[in-house]
Amino acid sequence: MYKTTKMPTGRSPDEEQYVPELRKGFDDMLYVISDLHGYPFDKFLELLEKAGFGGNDFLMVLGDVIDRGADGVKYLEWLMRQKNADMLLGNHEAMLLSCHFLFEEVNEENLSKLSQRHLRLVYQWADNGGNLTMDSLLNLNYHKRLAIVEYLRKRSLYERFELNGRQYLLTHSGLRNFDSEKPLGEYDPDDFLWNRPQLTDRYYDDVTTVFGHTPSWFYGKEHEGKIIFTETWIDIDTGAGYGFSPVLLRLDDMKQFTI
Ligand SMILES: [Mn+2]
Repeated sequence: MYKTTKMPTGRSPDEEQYVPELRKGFDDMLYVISDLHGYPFDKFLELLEKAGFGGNDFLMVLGDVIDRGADGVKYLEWLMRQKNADMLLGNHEAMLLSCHFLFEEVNEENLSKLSQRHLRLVYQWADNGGNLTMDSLLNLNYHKRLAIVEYLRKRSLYERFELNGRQYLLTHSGLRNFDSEKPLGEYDPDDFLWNRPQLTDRYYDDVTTVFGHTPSWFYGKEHEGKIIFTETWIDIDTGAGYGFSPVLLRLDDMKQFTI
C-alpha cells in the first residue's frame, strides 16, 4: 500500500493533481523500472508477466523509454493507454520535447522560423540515439504524434510518496546540486534529468531516492547489469540501452525480476 503525497512540481495545480488522482485504487504493489531505451517491447511484457504484475499493481517507469533501441514509441503508446502505469520524464523524452517543432505540420511560416538553435537541438537528440524515435514518430499520423508530445508535456520530473512507512523519491537521474534543505520545486529541471552521481554521493537520510539514467556498468565491471543499492539511493538502470537486461524492482519487498 502506498500513498502519494502532494508534490510541488512547479506545474499548474491541475497537472499537479493529475498523477495522484490516476493512482487511486491501484494499491497492491508498486513496481519501478527505468531506461528501457527501446528494449524489445514483447520481452518487456513478458517480464511484467513473469513478475506477476496485475491490474491492481502500479508501474512507474523512471524515464528514457525512447532512443537507442527501435521500440521506444511502442512504450509511449502503451503507457498512454494504461491506467496503472505512468512515467517520469527522462532526458531523452526532454530532448524529444525540445524538438517538438519536428512533429508539427510544416508550413512556410514555421519553416522560415527554424533557426540554428533548432538544428542544434535536433543534432543533440540524434547524437544521443534519437534517430529511430524520430523515424517512428514521423511514421505515425499527425494526431497520434501530437498526442504523444502532449502526453510527455504532462509528465512529472519526480514523484514523492510513502510506502509501508518509508519515504521514497523517484527521479530520472538522482539530484544534481543536492541540498537536503532545498525544496524539490527549486531544482532546475536538468538537475533531475542529467545528473551523474558518484557512488559516494549521499541524498536524504530519511528518504530512499530511486532513479536510473546512469547505467550500472558505468560504476565498474562488478556492477554490470545489476541494480546498485547505496545507503541513501538506488540506481535501477541496469543498461537495457547497452545490451543488458532491464531489471524490474518491486518496492514493497525489494524483489527484483529479470528475463
Ligand atoms: Mn537518461
